[in-house]
Amino acid sequence: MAVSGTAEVNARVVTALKRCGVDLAAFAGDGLTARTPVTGAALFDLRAHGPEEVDEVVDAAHRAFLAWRTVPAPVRGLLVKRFGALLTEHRADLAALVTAEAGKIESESLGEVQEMVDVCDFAVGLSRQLYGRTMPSERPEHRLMETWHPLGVVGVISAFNFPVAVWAWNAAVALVCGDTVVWKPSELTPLTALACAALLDRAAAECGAPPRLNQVLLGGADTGARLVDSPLVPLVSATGSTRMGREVGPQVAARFGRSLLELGGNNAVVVAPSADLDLVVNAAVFAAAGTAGQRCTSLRRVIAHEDVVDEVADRLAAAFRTLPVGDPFQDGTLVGPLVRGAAHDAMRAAAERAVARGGVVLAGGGRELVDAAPEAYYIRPAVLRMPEQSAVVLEETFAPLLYVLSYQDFAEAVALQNGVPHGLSAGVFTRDQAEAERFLAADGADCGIVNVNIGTSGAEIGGAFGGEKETGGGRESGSDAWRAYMRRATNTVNFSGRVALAQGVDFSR
Ligand code: UN1
Repeated sequence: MAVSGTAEVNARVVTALKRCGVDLAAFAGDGLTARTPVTGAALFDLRAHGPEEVDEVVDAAHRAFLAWRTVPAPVRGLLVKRFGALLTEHRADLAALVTAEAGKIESESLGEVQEMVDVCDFAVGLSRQLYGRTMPSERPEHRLMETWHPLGVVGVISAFNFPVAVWAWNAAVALVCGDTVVWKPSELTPLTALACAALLDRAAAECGAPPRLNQVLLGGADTGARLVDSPLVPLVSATGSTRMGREVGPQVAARFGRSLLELGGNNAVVVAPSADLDLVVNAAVFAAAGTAGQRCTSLRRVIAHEDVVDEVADRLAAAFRTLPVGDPFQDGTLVGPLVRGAAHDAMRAAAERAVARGGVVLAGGGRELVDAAPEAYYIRPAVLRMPEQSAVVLEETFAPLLYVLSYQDFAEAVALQNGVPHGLSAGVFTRDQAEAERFLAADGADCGIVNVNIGTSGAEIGGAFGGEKETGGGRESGSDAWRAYMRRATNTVNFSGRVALAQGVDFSR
């Protein structure tokens, strides 16, 4: 099978960027090389922002915030509405950039753009629903209420695997909340970021919004670290590895900032004996091999009842053996390349450790298309049968590597599911309603996302997204996640003409 040539990918990228309004020449320079995992080759050399430039960008964002915060929220919503329309118009361009830089297949890239459009719709509605509560005051002729105000500059650090949707979850909500955004995208996906930012700038200009509501910082970890340390950034929303979160969280906390962390996952599904196994296999194949296993929600563990585990493992292995692995630009491909060689190294090392602990490789794990694309990393997703949940299974390996474990009773399955450091996403496949409820209950799965008869990945934007334990505890996107992007003021208003102290305190003179 052939793979698109670098020149071809390059041409698609140039066209898409131009259509989105990016003047690539303005970003040319040193410090950051945009690459494509489709061929593994370099595309463009970009000028990276050094850490010393961060302060100027943050200052500008703060000045923009001072103007933006007094614009009525429903008017702020109009900007996000226009932005959503531009994203829809440039769906194909943005998806091409996502495929070129992150290696996702077309359908998943379009899905990611759709996720941006969806969250814009959500945020537009939200712009009329930033509700505070009123509470009965214990004092006569007093009113007690809360008001939600804009917070300030939100620093967004995003990962390569969702190069635009996760930024949009943050940016669309932050903008209607009256905040401004400084975005440090992954070094692996700078071009998609520039395209989104150009479209947002265009929407802002058309709506008469202040300039620099959203700015992109291209650069490495030192640039990100400066953003994280900026006192004018009250909220840092960071998506990435648990290792990254372990640095960002304490750094932000040290200056009493807020952080919203969306870190790793080691997601599992429990397959009960009553489960519909067709459903299990179809759901698990997408969850484990979709996005080449590079979602934080990717399925990493199948915990199947001993009566069905052999059949589940065999059927998964058979499915993995025939998955179309290849050029993500080509119709019919379901598994694109890994983003870089390091992901392949990590996958191989994990598989070796698993085998050393009694694991059996049932399918996959090998490199493909080496002749067609020697610098790219096309890997056949792997299924391993494990005798127990050994140390390597407890770790997140960011690659299409699926471990199959067995259980005897349901409590054991829940304990295995919960027995990892992360707490992002879990699912149970069962036709037994009581079992499903037990999985969802307080002593059931300990994750931020818990599903029944659905895999671990592919959440809708309407819910709050995030997880517990080493996943970091943050919640983004839908439901009431917006509250993290605002400050709450509790207001007590006295219209009695007298001083009345709470708790019945008497201080009369
Ligand atoms: C991520 O991998 O960082 O639920 C986000 C999902 C997507 C988002 C994943 N909607 O898989």
